[in-house]
Amino acid sequence: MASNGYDLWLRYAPVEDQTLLTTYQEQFQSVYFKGGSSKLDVAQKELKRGITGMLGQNIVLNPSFSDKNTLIIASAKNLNTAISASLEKDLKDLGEEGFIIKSINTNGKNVIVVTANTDQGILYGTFKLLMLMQENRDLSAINRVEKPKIDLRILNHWDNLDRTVERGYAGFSLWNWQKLPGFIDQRYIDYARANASIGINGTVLTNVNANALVLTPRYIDKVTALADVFRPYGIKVYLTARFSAPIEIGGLETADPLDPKVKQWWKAKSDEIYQKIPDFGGFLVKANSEGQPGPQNYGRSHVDGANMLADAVSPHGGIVMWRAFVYSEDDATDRAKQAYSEFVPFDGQFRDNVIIQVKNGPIDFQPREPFHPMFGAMPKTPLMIEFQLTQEYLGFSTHLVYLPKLFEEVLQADTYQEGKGSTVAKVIDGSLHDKKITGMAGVANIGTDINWTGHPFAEANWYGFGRLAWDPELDSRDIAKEWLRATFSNKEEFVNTMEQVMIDSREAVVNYMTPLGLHHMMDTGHHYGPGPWVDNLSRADWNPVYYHKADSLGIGFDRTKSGSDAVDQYAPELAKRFNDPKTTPEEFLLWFHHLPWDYKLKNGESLWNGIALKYQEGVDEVGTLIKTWGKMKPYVDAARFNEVSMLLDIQLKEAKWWRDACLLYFQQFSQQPLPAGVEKPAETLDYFKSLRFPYAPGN
Ligand code: GCV
Repeated sequence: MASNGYDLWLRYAPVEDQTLLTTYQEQFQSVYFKGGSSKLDVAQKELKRGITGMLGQNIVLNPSFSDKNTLIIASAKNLNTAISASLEKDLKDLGEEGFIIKSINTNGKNVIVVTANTDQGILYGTFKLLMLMQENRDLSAINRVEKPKIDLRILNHWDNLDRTVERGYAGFSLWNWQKLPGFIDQRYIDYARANASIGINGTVLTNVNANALVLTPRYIDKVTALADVFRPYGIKVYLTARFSAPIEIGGLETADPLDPKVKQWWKAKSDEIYQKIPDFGGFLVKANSEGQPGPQNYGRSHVDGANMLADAVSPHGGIVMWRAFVYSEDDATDRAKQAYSEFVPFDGQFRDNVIIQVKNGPIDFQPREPFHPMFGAMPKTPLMIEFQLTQEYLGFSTHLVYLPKLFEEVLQADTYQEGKGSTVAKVIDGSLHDKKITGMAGVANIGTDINWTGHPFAEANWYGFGRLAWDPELDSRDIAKEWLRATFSNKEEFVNTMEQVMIDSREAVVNYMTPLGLHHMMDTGHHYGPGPWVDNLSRADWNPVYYHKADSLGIGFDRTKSGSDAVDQYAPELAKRFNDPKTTPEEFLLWFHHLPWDYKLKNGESLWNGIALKYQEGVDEVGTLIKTWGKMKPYVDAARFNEVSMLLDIQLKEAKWWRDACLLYFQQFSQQPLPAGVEKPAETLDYFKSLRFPYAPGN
């Protein structure tokens, strides 16, 4: 079935397997599903849409029970007593968002029951039922009981009010502020459907590099219109709060969080927002980071700032997500250490409705970073993880990189903070330290491009994020399979082949950009392409040379006890392991160690040869990907097949560019030839250094 990608994983393509089609048709012969709330209404609409697409038939949704019912979709309080009694135990643990999909034998025949405690649960259950059908799953003995493991499953849009998107590579911002509130773009509704279908329940509409204007009455009306669209889908709206807003739009002379007038201003502002948007989620704040104003401008702390805002929203049930992405220009220690040093001493001092938002790694969304040492280190403070779906450092929307593989690696990393098995996932889902609020944020990769994310396969990163936010223990491979089936095809050969391609794509990008623990080697500002030579930026820690520290003796950042001692921010088991190059996992080798060019790797190669071979491996992996994709032609519509083919060709060129530029640059220090098997660079180092991209997107 042809697609331009707009339908995402909600294509509802006709079921091709005739036996399965007949079974599904029988299962949908008599459906009980009574509407009556905005959430149930959107669930009904979705069900009709899905069934029409997949089964080629219209369904009637009966508002009253009948003995003939083959499918019953109803919240627990509307089920008949026999059925609800049989589900009592499951329903008790289901919470506000969970659902049950179960085939139950009643009156001598099987009925599929979709139930939940709330209309929200019914909506999620309906989406899941449709997804299972898109995957062509047999429903006859279905027994699924699901509820989210994380409370806040939230997208962060780095969208500006002029509709540019910081680090956005898929067009402009979806939010048409000019036409809001009067004009409701169909895209807002389809955005909400897509999010609800994977359990995303929150969206921060505006950039963390915030603009106070969004807090003025005119914009609050526009935000209200979006909140009204999203509400039936169970999606709350949040805004970024510019810390200096009381000065910029409030006419105050200070934004000092301890000043009574400032406190009063934020309280009144919150009351104003909640009057229009009673279920407003709260604020996300980037403070005292990369030039953003914050409490430290007034000699106050993150606690002072976060708690002041938390007090303003708490009467309405709002929360504050306070970001830990801070690194000071006045701090000469290792940038990787700074967030931990600034935040961990404050453990236990934040209000109950504050959650600290921590990037997955200690630097900045690199192709590979060790997990952030703050995870597990603040037992008394809720921490949420922030992943980046938009591929700022991973090839923009041109490279096929399946990010759930990266997310899974971080989530399954063991912090050892409460002994073995203290994974990041357990920190995030709150189970390690019994956290009151839990959350996972994804920096959105969504824009006005027809397929939403620029690259057809980047849709999988949005999808996979939602799935992992629902359940951080999911296997990224299973997620890839679900997505492929719904988005492309159920043909086994296609699914099995492409699932492996997606899984491998993450390591490929690490190999051709930053192998063996190298990091932050991109070009300046736009972050497009390699720039390992950059050494002239105003702040030391903005320069790639600060991170790789290549010299005639070797390469890598010494974060051992005799170096920056970043290793000591990890639990003792890990600190010990990371302190010694022999016990450091090789994928993090140069993250933690500065090693001589002839250091011997586990495979017997010298470090120089090993680096060069990894770059080549990355390029080769893209070559293989191209060949494999070529064989997928019979399974994919022509439009998407060609799009992906063209993008892969660009990816290959850019992979070679990374390899050649980085190796030529490092070769100046290693003074060694490229090992056998590594292609000779096509251009000189000076050529690569001369490249300029004034109009690279996302800047
Ligand atoms: C929104 C990096 C990005 C910035 C981003 C920042 C952040 O530095 O390059 O564009 O700003 O992270 O996460 O706050």
